[in-house]
Amino acid sequence: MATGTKPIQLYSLATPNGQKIGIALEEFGLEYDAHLIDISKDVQFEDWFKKINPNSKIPALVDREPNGDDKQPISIFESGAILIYLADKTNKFLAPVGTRQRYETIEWLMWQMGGVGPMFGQANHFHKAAKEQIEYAKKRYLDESKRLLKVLDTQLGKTGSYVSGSDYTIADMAIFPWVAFFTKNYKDQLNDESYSNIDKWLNIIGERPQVKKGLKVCSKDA
Ligand SMILES: N[C@@H](CCC(=O)N[C@@H](CS)C(=O)NCC(=O)O)C(=O)O
Repeated sequence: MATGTKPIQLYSLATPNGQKIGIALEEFGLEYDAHLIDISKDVQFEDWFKKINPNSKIPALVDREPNGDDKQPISIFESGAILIYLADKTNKFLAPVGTRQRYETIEWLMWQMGGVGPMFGQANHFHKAAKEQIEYAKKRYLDESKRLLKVLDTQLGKTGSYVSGSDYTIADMAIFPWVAFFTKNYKDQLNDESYSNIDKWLNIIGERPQVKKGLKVCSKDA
């Protein structure tokens, strides 16, 4: 098991799910060691990794200095859970328990985890990776991805700024890498619709230095 000296150990790869956490750690200003997990070499199925994430997927994180009383290291998997953990640890980018704002942010975070990630991921699989060309699957997942983009565009039109209101939150951090990836790689398939609010939002978030740095964490090209 790869370990470093910093309080937080990140096990990840710069895919959209991994990039969420690279961005978050930079935004939260936390100290961390980043360990690249090469999923093409099946490192995620090794026993030491399964102890951190029994689901054998990146990203996963170990915090050796958690806030709790027992001070025992804690490991977290599922990118949405990691974002909530880091937000609660630092009291940043997620409003406090009981506020309307918190649940609006969690709604959009769950929308990303349950909708955008799986649908964009399956669209990408059937368009770019599948060994068979299955037209039904390609259309189904692309149509659903476009529907989700329209939902996001409408929401951003309502807030006029960030996904869950006037504050930049962990919901933006979760959604940004997937939407940036998909709109860049599927430009031709998306040009029958305009997503002007998304374009504006992508530009604003993409300019943040923490985002620029976070996108490259655990990159094979770095
Ligand atoms: N819902 C999970 C999804 C994680 C996920 O799908 N990770 C992919 C890379 S983007 C992975 O590790 N794939 C390796 C595999 O499926 O063997 C999360 O958000 O953390």
